[in-house]
Amino acid sequence: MKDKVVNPNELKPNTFFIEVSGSGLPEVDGLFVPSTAPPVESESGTVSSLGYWNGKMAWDRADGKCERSPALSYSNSYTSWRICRLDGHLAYDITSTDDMPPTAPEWHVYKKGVAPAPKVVLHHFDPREPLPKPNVIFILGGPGSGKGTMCSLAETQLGWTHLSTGDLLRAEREAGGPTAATIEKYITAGELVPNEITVTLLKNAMETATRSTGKINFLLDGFPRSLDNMEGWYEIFGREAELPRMLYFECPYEVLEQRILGRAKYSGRSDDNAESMKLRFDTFKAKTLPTLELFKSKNKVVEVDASQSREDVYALVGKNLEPYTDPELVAQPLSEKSEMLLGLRPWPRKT
Ligand code: UP5
Ligand code: MG
Repeated sequence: MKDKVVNPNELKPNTFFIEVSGSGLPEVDGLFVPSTAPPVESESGTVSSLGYWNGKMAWDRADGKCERSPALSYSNSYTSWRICRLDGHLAYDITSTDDMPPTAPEWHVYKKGVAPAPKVVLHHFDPREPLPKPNVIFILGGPGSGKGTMCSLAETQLGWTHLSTGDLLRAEREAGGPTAATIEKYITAGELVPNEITVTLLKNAMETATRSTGKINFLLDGFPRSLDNMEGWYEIFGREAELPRMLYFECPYEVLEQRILGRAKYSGRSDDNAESMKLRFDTFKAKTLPTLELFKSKNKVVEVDASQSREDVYALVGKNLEPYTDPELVAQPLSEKSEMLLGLRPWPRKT
């Protein structure tokens, strides 16, 4: 049945990599790379093209050990994604019409008695190569100056990846790992968590985000909060690399305090109270302002008056990000979430 003619010129090149791990058949584990199989007719009569099979992307084993090429591909006849064993027979499949192999649901183990199903991870870049250089802008400002709000807006509207070191630390504390108690102690005291913890979390989060989304535009919210943080940054990215630029949110203490106490009603944050707020602000003055001075001396800062309305602050932030943003995203209308972040629409009530 020759029902589907694929014009190879209309297909985007397959530049994805897939990692299969923890499978019941250890021989299936490994890296899968864009297929280089020459055009052939599949069992459903579709002629494949480079990197594709049955009109969807397809992969070979990176070590070339599988008898079948592609070794991870889509079957029109079974409407399923399939991973082969080394001898070319089926190992795992999953019923789906998705354009890409599903990564969240569990794959079906084809051969009875073989378990578990593998973990399938999609990479936007070859994991054997270093990642492309990230394009970073640091967002700094006092507690409550609107860093999180503006970064969320830039993520939702403009496609930037927002990473807040504060959020990463809170998530790590919630996960309850070996550093959870240390993190809690520092956050509640309004002090800075040691560099080894913060910088490692940040580095891992940036790498994971780039590999899984392919995006390289990052807003780092609340970092570097001290000259010590800056040393951690140099250790990862090198002292020679160009220093990222900074957007600094300037806002008087009274306004910050008002906002934090307003947010305390619903945030559930252990540091959203008048006492922690004072300690956070003291830390900010003592530790973070010297970082700001360093960036100023290198002409790397744009100061934003963050005491203005959310819309006015966002207009300034957007203008600064525009040169690095996809023009189509700049032109798109505000999403519902963005309207909520700007205070133009109420957040849905929690039930
Ligand atoms: N709001 C925002 N903009 C507004 C505007 N223009 N007009 C009116 N209201 C506005 O905003 C705060 C509140 O103000 C919200 O209710 C918002 O709606 C409103 P938000 O966007 O949340 O401000 P933000 O600057 O993100 O405030 P946050 O409290 O998150 O700042 P902090 O810097 O204090 O907190 P963070 O989470 O970054 O860090 C917490 C702690 O983690 C630190 O104290 C420290 O102990 C630890 N930490 C480290 O040790 N190292 C790090 O690198 C990072 C954190
Ligand atoms: Mg925040």
